[in-house]
Parts: sequence; C-alpha cells; structure tokens
Amino acid sequence: MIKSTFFKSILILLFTVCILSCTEKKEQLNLPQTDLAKQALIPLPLKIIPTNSAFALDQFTAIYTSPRSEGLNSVATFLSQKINAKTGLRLSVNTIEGETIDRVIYINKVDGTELMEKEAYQLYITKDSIILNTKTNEGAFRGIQTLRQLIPEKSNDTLNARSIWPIPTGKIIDQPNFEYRGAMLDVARHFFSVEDVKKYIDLLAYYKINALHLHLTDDQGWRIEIKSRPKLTEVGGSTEVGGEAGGFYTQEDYKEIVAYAEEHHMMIIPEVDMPGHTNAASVSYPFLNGNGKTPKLYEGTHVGFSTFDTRKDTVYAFIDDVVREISEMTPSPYFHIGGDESHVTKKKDYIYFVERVEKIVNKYDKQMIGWDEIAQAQIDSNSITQFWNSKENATLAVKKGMKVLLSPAKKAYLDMQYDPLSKHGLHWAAYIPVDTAYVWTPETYSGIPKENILGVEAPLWSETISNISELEYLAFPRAIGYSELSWSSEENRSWDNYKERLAKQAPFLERMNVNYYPSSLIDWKKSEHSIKKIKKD
Ligand code: TNX
Repeated sequence: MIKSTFFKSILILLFTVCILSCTEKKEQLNLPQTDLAKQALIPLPLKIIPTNSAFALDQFTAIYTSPRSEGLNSVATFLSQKINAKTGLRLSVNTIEGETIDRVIYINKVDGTELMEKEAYQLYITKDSIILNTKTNEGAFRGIQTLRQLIPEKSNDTLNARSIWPIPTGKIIDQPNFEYRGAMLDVARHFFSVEDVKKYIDLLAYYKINALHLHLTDDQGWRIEIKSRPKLTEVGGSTEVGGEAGGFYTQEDYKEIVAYAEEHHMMIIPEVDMPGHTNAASVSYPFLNGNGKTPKLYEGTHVGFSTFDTRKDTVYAFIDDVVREISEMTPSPYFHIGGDESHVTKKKDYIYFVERVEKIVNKYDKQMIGWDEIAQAQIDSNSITQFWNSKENATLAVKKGMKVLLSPAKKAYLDMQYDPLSKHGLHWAAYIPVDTAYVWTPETYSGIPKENILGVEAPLWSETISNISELEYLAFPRAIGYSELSWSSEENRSWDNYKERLAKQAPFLERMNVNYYPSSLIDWKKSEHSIKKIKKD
C-alpha cells in the first residue's frame, strides 16, 4: 500500500516531466560505462548494487521533492547549490512550468519498514531518474552527500555536443554504524572565527559527520559570551596560547554557528571544561578559584594546575548561569562538562563536583557528557563518558550502564603529529599516521561492548595550531577516515580499499582550498589543473 502510493507519485511526476520534455524530440546521448561499485565514496555505503550504465546530469535535469514533506525543500536547495558550485549547472527545485526537463532527481519521504535508522537512505539511480528514499530530513541530507560524491569533478565533453556529468547507475542502501559521528575543535587554546568553524562544518558534513563538539573554555581562554557574567569574555577571552589577542563568540555568533550546523544536520555540543582547566574563568571571577593562588592570565600550554572551589554555593550558582545560557541556545541534547585532568582538585571534591554539576545539566534538560574521569563519580546511566585515556574509567562507565564515546588519544586525536617531521601537533600519546588513524576497530575497542558505544569522535586540540590552514593540516585527511570508522560497517572497511578512495578525494579538497597533509602513504589522484600548477612552480 505504502509502496504503491509512493510509486504512483513518482509515476505522476515522471509523466509530467515527460509531457514537458517529450514534445521536443529527446536527443540520444552517448554515455560512458560506469561502475557504481568503483566510485570513491567515503564513508563507504552499506550496500552498492551496480547496473553499469549512466545518468546524464546536465542542464536538463531538475530536482523535485515529495509534496508535503517539510524540510526536504531546503535539502534539495542545498543539493542544487552544491551541484552549481561543482559543475556550474543551475538545477531548479520543485518548479515545473516552462522548462525543458529530460531527467529528474527526486527526493522522497517514505514510511517503509526497510529504513529503520533515522539517517538511513536508499538511492536508485537509473538512466532517467535518481530517486532518493528516506524517512527523515537527516536521511535525505546524508543521501545527497553520497550523490555529491558520485558527480565527477569534470564533465564529459568528448562524447556529446554539450557537457554532461555521468553518474553511474545502480542502487545504494545505506545507514550508519554509529549514531554519533563527531569531531571536536578546541577554540580555547587558540580562537577560531565563525567563518573558520563554518568551513570545518562544510567539510565534515560532506563525509556525514553529525556532531561538532566545541571546547569553549580552558585555562588560556573563555570563548563564549555569558550575559549574566560579562567578565568571562571581557577578561577571560582576551588571551590565547602564545600571547595573541584571543577572542570569543558573542551569543549571536554562537547561534549563527548552531544554525549553520543545523542546516548541515549536525549538532553542536558545547563544552565548558571544569573543575580543572578553569584559569581563564577564575581570573575573570576570582571567587571561583580553588587552588589557593591568585590567578593570572595564562598563555602557556601546561595542564592540570587550576581548579574551581568545589565547596562554595556561589560556584554552583555561577555554573547554573553558564549552563542555562548556553543550553538555551543549543538544540542538541548534550552538554559537555569537561572534567579532565583536574590534578589539583582532591578526589572527593572532584566526585562531589561532578555529581552536583550533573544535576544542573539535567535541570536544563541536557544529557551530561564528560571526559572519562567523570565515570569515577556516582552519576546517572544517561550521562556519557568520553574515553580519551583511561580504560579503567571506560570500564567503570560500562559497569554503570553508561554510553561511551570513543576518542582514544593514541588512535583518534587529530592533534597528534603524523610523524616526527610533521609541522604541527604534539606526540604525547602517539604519532598517528594516516593508516594508524584508520586501522583500528571501534566496535571492539578495549573490550567495551558495542551496545555501550555511542560513537566515535576525533578531537582537535589547538595548542600548536592558530589558523584554519594549520587546522586543516592536522584534520585532513585523518578526519575523513574517522567518518568511515563511525559510519561504515566493520565488514566493509579495509585499508587497501580505503586508501584508493582517499586518494581520489584530492580534487575535492583542492577545490575546497583545504591545506591537507599530503601523506606519502597515499597515491594522491590530484586534478590535472593542480598537477600543471605544481610543474610550473
Ligand atoms: C589532553 S584530552 C587534554 C587536553 C590537551 C590535549 C593535548 C583531554 C581530555 N585533555 O587538555 O589539549 O591532551 O593533546
């Protein structure tokens, strides 16, 4: 029944398109043989069934969405804009009149039982149409990333009189392995502008990452305006590592980031790191300080020297203000309280603190996330432990029935150097070359049962990077591998296959002006244009 209504609506659409276009004689196009299973898709979809023909994307293609599906229109417009940026084509969205249309891309909401996961989608590509089926706007958004990746960087201009971009035909059935696929950016050690964060979102969304965790506060800087506590940014936002001027997001800036992330079906997870990593807050409001020394602005890179005073009610009133103001601007269900490396907080005070802050976070309807140390406290099984360092803490979390977010430093830290020669980054946990970043198994990591794993997140700490180009150097290409580790199923992943697909990301990364690290482990398939440029240089 469901299926028949679906096919009926497609038929009506195709019929309309045909009436419009069949009045003129349809020209015969010469199309290359293309294999859907051999495309450089990352993350690799669950199932790909090729039919070895091609859909000709050209100026006579239009995009439609199923009627009465709120939100699909903006997904379709997003697709049209990205196709325009890549090909120069201007594809109309949901407009029929007065156009000559030969082929359609149809984004369709269905209610079938096959699409169980909220981000699941199916792509049916034939010579005449591309149909994207999904249950949700998120699913549609993930599906169009796959479609974007299937469009060749260059048109085929030799077979026909005009430019076409052949898309291989077949069927793709896809859904994520983990629901949380994240990246973290430390904007506290060095500040990154709204524009920088937006560019990072653009790149991550292309690889189906759905969570961006912002590390908003640390010893060296407080980066988010709190209206009831204005000194946090006036004083605490004025510095960063190395003595530069720092900076902060106004609440309007933060909302702009959240809205931009939402357009990319990505959540923003705000982190206010406490009770340690709080020097900038304590310089702004000295009553917060619990380490017995007069706090001064800090521009170095040591950790573990600061703490809030965990026994004062005024400290919790402060935290209440901060959590409330940030939560009000944050649609995601999570609030991250940090909780790492509180080396000068007594253990019993630390535990008391985490338990009390959890209640504040819950009061504002958020689920608490914290670095793995928080698992030592008696906290709710709804709170989430982010495993970065201690297997013991992760095991404790599992015993408490908590979900674990995997960010083991020696595998998933984007701020680790690739090798001793890499220009930026640290190496306290490991050197992480591109293969090491990819060749591990989150599903069985450290014996954590898969049902306890929420997902994978790749943190990028910013002690050694201070601009977007340096950020890109550390994040790319490794972030692309983490997207596959968290989206694609274990059976589908293989380094040998992945590295071929990664090599073919070079033209996209170049077009996006990304300063990726050109690891020699990868035989990069650069675009002709950039090869010519290198030769000239
Ligand atoms: C450890 S990871 C930290 C950060 C540093 C990072 C540098 C974690 C929870 N804490 O404060 O920036 O190492 O790699």
